[in-house]
Amino acid sequence: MASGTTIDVAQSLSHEMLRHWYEQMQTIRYFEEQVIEFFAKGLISGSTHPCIGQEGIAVGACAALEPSDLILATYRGHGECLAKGADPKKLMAEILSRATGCCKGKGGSMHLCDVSHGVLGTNAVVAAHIPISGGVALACQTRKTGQVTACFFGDGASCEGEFFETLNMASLWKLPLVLVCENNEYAISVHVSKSQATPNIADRAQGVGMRNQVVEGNDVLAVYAAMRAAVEHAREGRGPTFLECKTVRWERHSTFSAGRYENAEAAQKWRKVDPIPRFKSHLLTVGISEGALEERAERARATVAAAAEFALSSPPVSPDAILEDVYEP
Ligand SMILES: Cc1ncc(C[n+]2csc(CCOP(=O)(O)OP(=O)(O)O)c2C)c(N)n1
Repeated sequence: MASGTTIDVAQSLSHEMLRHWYEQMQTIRYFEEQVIEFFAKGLISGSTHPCIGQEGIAVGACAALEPSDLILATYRGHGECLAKGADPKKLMAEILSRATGCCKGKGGSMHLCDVSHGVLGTNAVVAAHIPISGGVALACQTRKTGQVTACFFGDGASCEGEFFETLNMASLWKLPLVLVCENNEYAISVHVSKSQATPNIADRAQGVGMRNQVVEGNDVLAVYAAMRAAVEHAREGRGPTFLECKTVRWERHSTFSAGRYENAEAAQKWRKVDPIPRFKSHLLTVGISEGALEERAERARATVAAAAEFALSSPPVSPDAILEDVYEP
């Protein structure tokens, strides 16, 4: 655990909540492994971007949000959608372009949306959702809804102009926004050392006077502690927070071949900091049994198996449906 604050927060959590987070992290892991298998079998159009190794950020951050709060994420956003409560069956069906998917099969892996669970969309265009999240937070502030918006994005996205523009306006207007940068060190093949002028991406928030924190992103408890404080700050009307969650990317950029590491050892780096065994060790030390954790892992496997079966048995999206849902009736 990263800090005294994290320890205090960890001690305040019930065992039931900790077991639930463990199940969520396992669900995301198995879900992504299933997606990789489906991609290899040619069942997925385009590409997919696994968030394997980054589960602690999705689960820790979304656990600090209320069901009515809102999230936006990137193409690497399956984990955040699941952690926010979106239905795994509808997500898997969407990824396989089936008519039963959360966007009726027209969005695919990179464009997932489930408004009923506050998932306002994942986005294939790097950084495009950052200003959108600022607009969403502004709408919530103007309408006094009390909702907090969380925006998840990568280190590469933080080099785009609209990132800086959003930081400035969000800080000026004290928007109820949490910017969660998942710094997994790489933007396809470009390492952060070749793209970032400051040691921490969070340093950039200081330029606009925004509250910010560097977080150990492989520790779900540290992410939760930081996010809880950020969400409280936003909900009290005190403005946005920038969280830089340091993590390590899975072995390549996407299931497609691009963005591989230079050698096999580098590609396996994420396994050394894998957030799931790390969290498991913590759970065992606080007295949760190996058997209880295996039961949760089994439930996660069953959830993913049911999602896979649902998706495979669903009809593909029909070309006849292409013009449906384009315009608001
Ligand atoms: C505006 C835009 N530029 C370039 C791309 C191509 N592209 C897709 S993913 C990516 C890397 C983004 O890296 P990062 O923001 O660090 O996120 P990560 O993939 O590591 O999660 C790039 C350059 C794109 N999709 N959109």
